[in-house]
Amino acid sequence: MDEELQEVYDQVLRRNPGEPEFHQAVREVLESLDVVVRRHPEYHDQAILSRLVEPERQIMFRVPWVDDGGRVQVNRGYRVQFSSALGPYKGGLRFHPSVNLGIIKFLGFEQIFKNSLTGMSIGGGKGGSDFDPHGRSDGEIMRFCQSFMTELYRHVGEYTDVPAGDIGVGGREIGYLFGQYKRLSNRYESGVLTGKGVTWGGSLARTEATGYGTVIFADRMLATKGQAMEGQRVVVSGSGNVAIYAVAKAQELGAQVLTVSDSSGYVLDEAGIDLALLRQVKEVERGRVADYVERRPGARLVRGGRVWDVPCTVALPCATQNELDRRDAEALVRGGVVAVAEGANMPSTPDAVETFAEAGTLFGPGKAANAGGVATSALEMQQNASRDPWSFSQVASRLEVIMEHIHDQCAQVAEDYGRPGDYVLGANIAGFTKVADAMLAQGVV
Ligand code: NDP
Ligand code: 2IT
Repeated sequence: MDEELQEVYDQVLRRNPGEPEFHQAVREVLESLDVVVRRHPEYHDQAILSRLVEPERQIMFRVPWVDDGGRVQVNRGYRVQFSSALGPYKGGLRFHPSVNLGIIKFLGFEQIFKNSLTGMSIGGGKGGSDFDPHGRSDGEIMRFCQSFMTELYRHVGEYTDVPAGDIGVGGREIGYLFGQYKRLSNRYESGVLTGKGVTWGGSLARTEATGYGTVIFADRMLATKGQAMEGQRVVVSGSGNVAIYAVAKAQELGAQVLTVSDSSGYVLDEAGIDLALLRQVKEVERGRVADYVERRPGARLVRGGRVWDVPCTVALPCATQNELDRRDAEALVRGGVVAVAEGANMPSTPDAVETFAEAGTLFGPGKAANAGGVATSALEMQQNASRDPWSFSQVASRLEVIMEHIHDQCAQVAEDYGRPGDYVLGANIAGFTKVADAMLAQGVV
């Protein structure tokens, strides 16, 4: 990093103590920008980076609610409105016990560049809570969501900030959040949230979009080496929204998917994951991967294990941040991996990314590979604005074009900067440049 970038990073460390994931996300972007600031001194002159690493607004609030036993519970809510240079803040809400301000800031920071790559006029933000939805009843989830929105509603809006789902937040939660927003605001403002049910303003294919998009991205990367998803041996981590539809798309394209996982361990199913059973267990019953294994002859549960030990040619991390470290990357490389596409946000540690680079593994970083989810959220906003719902195939084909465009953009920019095949560099620079130029045009705000 050049001296001025290093100063920006040192200031981030000083100003945001105890937030290692945020530091990690910022560092990765800054490391890609050396070559850019050398070509564009105006970015330093206008302190674009010092401004970009400081969220425009950070909101933290108390979320009190009453559990089924009549006990009062208290959680903490967050919304970090990171950048509105390209459009209203846009990004998901995560409900998970590991959530803290640093996690939300890393996610919000990544979201800026991801949303820029989609080309769809959306800024970057993220929110959530340390609330743990596991084992909670529907009534508890509803009361929590209502209390969360009772504070959040004053900060969001169709033209201001548009949340959606992430870990622990899916269609059910978006429904409860929307209902409370509507009641408090006395407005049927469809565009305030995305990931809604399709009968009341949601978009077809939004549920599938992130997982589908990740596999389309992997397929495009493979095509640069004259390969395709067809016939690949694929390992997937996670078993939530992103993982399920990554499995679905990989299978549709003719790949063999061997694994899914959750925090208890992973399933190895050499016959290929049974998608219908997986969806029944996870989406309908809200069960665990162990429940899948019980009903699937031949499948094995590896408790506490990591899917990365299973030899494969394509790896799709779709669970959570830093779930794939150097040791895992080395195991994947030994096992013959050709391509890694990140369905999750920042699932690979920096030394895992380095390991893939050294081995010449195709590597699609999350901010490019998983951008299909938020891009389809923007398509949902379009449908809401025009009151004109699109068919599944209309949305899915737009998604395909968007993913191909993101892939080609990253590849092209990497090549322009003399690092062909470096999708990390390509995604960071392509995402950054659009935001930086908008900030220059909009003055010091
Ligand atoms: P879900 O809540 O649907 O599923 C999350 C999955 O990851 C579950 O299998 C969960 O297992 C596992 N998981 C979560 N946290 C941990 C952890 N700390 N350790 C081990 N396993 C964990 O979430 P999504 O599928 O929506 O999100 C998965 C990833 O994709 C996240 O990184 C998210 O930010 C990213 N993403 C999501 C998008 C979306 O549209 N939903 C868009 C782009 C990225 P368990 O139930 O045991 O916790
Ligand atoms: O990380 C992400 O891009 C998401 N969780 C989806 C955000 C969105 O607004 O659809």
